[in-house]
Amino acid sequence: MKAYPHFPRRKTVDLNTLWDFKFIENNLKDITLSEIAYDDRIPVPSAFDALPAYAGKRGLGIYRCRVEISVDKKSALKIGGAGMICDVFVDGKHLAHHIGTYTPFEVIIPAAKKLQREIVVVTDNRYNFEKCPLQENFFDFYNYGGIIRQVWLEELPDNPITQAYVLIDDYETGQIRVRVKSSGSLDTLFYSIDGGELQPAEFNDDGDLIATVPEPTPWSHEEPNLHTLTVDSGNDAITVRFGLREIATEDGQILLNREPVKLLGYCRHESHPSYGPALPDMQLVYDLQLLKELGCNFIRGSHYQQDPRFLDMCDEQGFLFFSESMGWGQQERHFTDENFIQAQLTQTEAMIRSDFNHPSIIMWGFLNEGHSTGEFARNCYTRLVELIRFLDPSRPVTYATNQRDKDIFLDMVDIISYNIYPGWYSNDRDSENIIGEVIPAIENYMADLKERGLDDKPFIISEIGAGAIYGWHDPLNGVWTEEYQSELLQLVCRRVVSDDRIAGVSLWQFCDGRTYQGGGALARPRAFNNKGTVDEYRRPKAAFKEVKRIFNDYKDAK
Ligand code: ADA
Repeated sequence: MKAYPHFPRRKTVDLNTLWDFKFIENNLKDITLSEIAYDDRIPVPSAFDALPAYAGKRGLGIYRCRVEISVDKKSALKIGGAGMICDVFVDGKHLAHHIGTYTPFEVIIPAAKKLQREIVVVTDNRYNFEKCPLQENFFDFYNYGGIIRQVWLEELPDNPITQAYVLIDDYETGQIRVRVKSSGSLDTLFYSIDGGELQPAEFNDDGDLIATVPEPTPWSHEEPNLHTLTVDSGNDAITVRFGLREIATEDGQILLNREPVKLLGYCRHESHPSYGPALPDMQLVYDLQLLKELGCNFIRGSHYQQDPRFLDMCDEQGFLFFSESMGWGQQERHFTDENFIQAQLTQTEAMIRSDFNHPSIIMWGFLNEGHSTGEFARNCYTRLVELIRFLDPSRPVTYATNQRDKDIFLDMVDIISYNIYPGWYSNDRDSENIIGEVIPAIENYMADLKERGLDDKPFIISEIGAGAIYGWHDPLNGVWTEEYQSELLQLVCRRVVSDDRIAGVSLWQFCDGRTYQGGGALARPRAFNNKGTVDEYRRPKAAFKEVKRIFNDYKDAK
């Protein structure tokens, strides 16, 4: 399963295979690369510390492979995700440094006079705020290390094409503009749509290729029709896939192809006890089949850019997707740190540039539960919103907030996304009826938004939920039982499907996931976040059949 874009003219070497591996606790500067005694072989992709031999270890996970590249050919090594901190060496020479596990990056390998080349990827899974301000140990999900996403190598022609962004001007007539990017100049370009004849490209004054899809079929979650476009310069070509659709917000509603749509779904971490975030194809398909069965049309990719293979499948299967760059509960000390802000801008830009063409992505988000309550954060929030709007004016912008009435940046976004936990994190320790808080809380939040004049923006509940230990039942149906979780999720889902002022919900969360292993886990039995509707092995809890019934009834009634 190789995700789009494809480069059909390039010689491509698949590097998703076993690599030599060595784990060490030292620092990179204390190591001579040529002296490393590789003593293991592990697959790429992999989160090395999900494997039994390295479970829970923090240090350097060093991967090595040898590859044949044609003599005198420059090439691009494409790494889908590696982290948290990553350095790439080819034939002993340092070529790239990257931070953040979930953003793709590319390493240009200069041409050489020999065929065999040695690639060494040094991944570091130790927390280091100075070096990698994107990931910290207070996040409520386990941060693994390794080359967690697919890797391959493409030999490069002169003036390689790097990307083709498809901008939809009219989803009904199929009029598109294509912004073709190249690292050299492109003289004559040809293009073809849906595998048709190549034809000479025409450009508008902005330099965008203009075209019309010959047999336009709109994309929606109900009918996920896709089109492909190939741009060919004679010595290089790119094939991208896109969908003809329009997403907008109006009068508190989200409009897909000018029709209101209610978003029903889950937040999803890429997580499994045996693989960490490096999920095999089977698991991605497995998760989507469960989400389909649940009647979902919506997924929030929490809390980082998700695997491009998964997004390709969301495009194909008609899921609507909330894509957010990595953030978790950042505070004043982060928002006043330019290094942190730069890292946020860089990873958010990388997400948009690589995932721009996915029709499934209907909104961009950032900074989950940041402390958006003080002027100290305005600079960071403003710059992120401006960057997203500059890179992609076609999609609504949002961020998931837990600051609610204290949040001072809600006027900046198109969709208001609230993470709320009534009936779970209750302030009333003595109450035996915290589930009674759920509906009044939702009503209060909406009343407050109205009072603040924010009710013209669509409102989604981007998180809500309760923990349940798989298999735990008790006659009192208290917290942590499957029954309590099921009851709470039913209340929420019933409210969401019957209230037009709620544009959608992404329940927290699809599956249980590994989290804090130390003191932070006191409120996280088993050191997992247990709010999944399925457990970490995707075994359904009691809530599964209830959510499934409510979501499917809503769909069937439409
Ligand atoms: C937050 C956060 C999630 C998770 C959740 C919870 O809202 O965004 O990542 O930690 O709370 O389970 O408490």
